[in-house]
Parts: sequence; C-alpha cells; structure tokens
Amino acid sequence: MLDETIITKAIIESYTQDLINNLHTDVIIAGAGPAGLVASKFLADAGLKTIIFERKLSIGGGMLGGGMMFNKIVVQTEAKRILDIYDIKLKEIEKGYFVADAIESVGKLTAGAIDAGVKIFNLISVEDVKIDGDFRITGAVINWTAVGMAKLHVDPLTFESRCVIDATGHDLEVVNVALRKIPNSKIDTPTGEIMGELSMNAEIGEKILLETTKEVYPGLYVAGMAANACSGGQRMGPIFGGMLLSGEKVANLIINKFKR
Ligand code: 48H
Repeated sequence: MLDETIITKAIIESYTQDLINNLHTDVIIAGAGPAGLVASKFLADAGLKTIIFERKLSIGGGMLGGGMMFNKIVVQTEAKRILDIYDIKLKEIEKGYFVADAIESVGKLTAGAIDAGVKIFNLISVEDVKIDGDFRITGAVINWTAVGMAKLHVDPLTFESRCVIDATGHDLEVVNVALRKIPNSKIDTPTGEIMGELSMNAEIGEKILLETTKEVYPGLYVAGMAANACSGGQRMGPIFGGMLLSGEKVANLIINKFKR
C-alpha cells in the first residue's frame, strides 16, 4: 500500500534540505538559458559551488523555441567544440554553419550542469540582490515566481554567494534591479548605464558578446543576451554559439578571479 504522506514527506524534506545546503555558495546564476547552463557546468567542473534560479517551469530559456518556434538552433565553427563536450548531434548544412535539435541541446546542457554538481531551482525568480556595506553584491533575493505573478505581498528569502551572474536574457533583470536600488551606482559600460540591445546583426552581435560578457559591477557579472543588453550589443537571432561561448567566458573570468 502506497502511503501518500510518506511521498509528501520525501518531497518536503528533500527539497528543504537542498535549499539549506545551498544557502551559501560561490556563484548564484539567475536564469537557466544556454548561457547560464554552460557557465554553471564550467564553474562546477572547476570546483565552485554553483546554483541556478530559473523563473520558469521549463529550463533552457529561448533555446527551446529555436527560431520562431522551429525548434532547431544554429552554431558556428567557434562554438562547435562546446556542443561536442555535451555530445549534442550536429549537422553541417553549409561550411561553418551547424544545426542542432533545440530540445536535445537543452536536455544535454541541463544534464551536463546537473552531472557537474549544479543545483537548479526552477519556478523561483531573483527579484533583488544582497549587498554588503560597500555596496558589493553578495547574494540574491528570491521569491516564488507564482508570488510575483499573483501580485501577492509576500516577503522574499536571501541566498548568499561570492558573486552573482545575470543570465536572464534580453530583460537583464538583475542588473536593472541593482542599478535601481544601489545609490549612485555606475556599471562597467561605455556610458556607465544600461545601454540596451541593438537591432539584428548576427556577425557583430556574436563577436561583441565576448567583450560585453564581464563583471559590470562589483560581484555582478553578465552573460549571454543579458551582456549585450547591458552594453548596447546587437541581437543575433537564433544562432546560439555566442551564448555558449559567453557562458564559458564568464565562468573562466570567475574561476580566474577566485584562484587569485
Ligand atoms: C530567474 C529569470 C529571471 C529572474 C529571467 O533568454 P535566455 O535563453 O538567455 P540566454 O542569454 O542564455 O540566451 C539568449 C537566447 O535564448 C536568446 O534569446 C537569443 C539568442 N536571442 C537573440 C535575438 O535576436 O532575440 O534565458 C534566460 C532565462 C529564462 O529561462 C528566463 O525565464 C530566466 O532567465 N529569467 N530567472 N530570475 N529574475 N528573469
């Protein structure tokens, strides 16, 4: 006879334990799109305790929808080696253009992160940052996505980390809230402010992404589409190589910083 209360206890205890085990980490990533997922695996592979908070029920962000719901993605030669790490099947349709299945890609990027030791919490949104006395960012303030959707007045909870990555895509949510709430704050962009993304140019957008991926404020990094949205980079449509390379780059920046 199956006892429903034992099932309930298993779920409550196990989930609560996961939350408590991850109250203090090296890196908190907001957003489980391709950039956040790749960053998380590389960080965890380097021995850094890494968690992701993902707003939605699903993992994968914009990668799941491919281009205009044709669930295929394209990557260029420079990024092929990253998909190879995950054993994602690729077909070269023209020299230098590789096409992959979006669902397979998200599935394997997610499995790669989890196997490396990353803990992913879905259905939770990062709604604010934690700051220390010098206004350095030292964690994330989180709440159930459903609380925000229902506009309920429920106070959030706080998780601490050595740094935070904003991998929230076009909306650049974490940098936006930090700039709004930290007095007189400037970020590391040409204007010191959020510059917003520019219209489509895949060639420039993909290239510039590796420059815009960086620590923009003490303790706060940007990766993926959020990086171009922060520094005024072009959008690039459903070519995903830049997102993967940006995830790798932000991980390396953090790994090198923490090694010092
Ligand atoms: C927790 C949050 C919050 C929050 C949002 O949009 P994504 O896929 O982001 P990237 O940068 O990994 O990839 C971008 C790519 O998908 C894309 O949009 C491209 C290439 N566009 C080009 C173009 O021309 O349009 O994933 C971000 C994730 C999503 O899953 C969100 O649900 C999640 O972040 N998220 N999670 N707390 N406050 N805000």
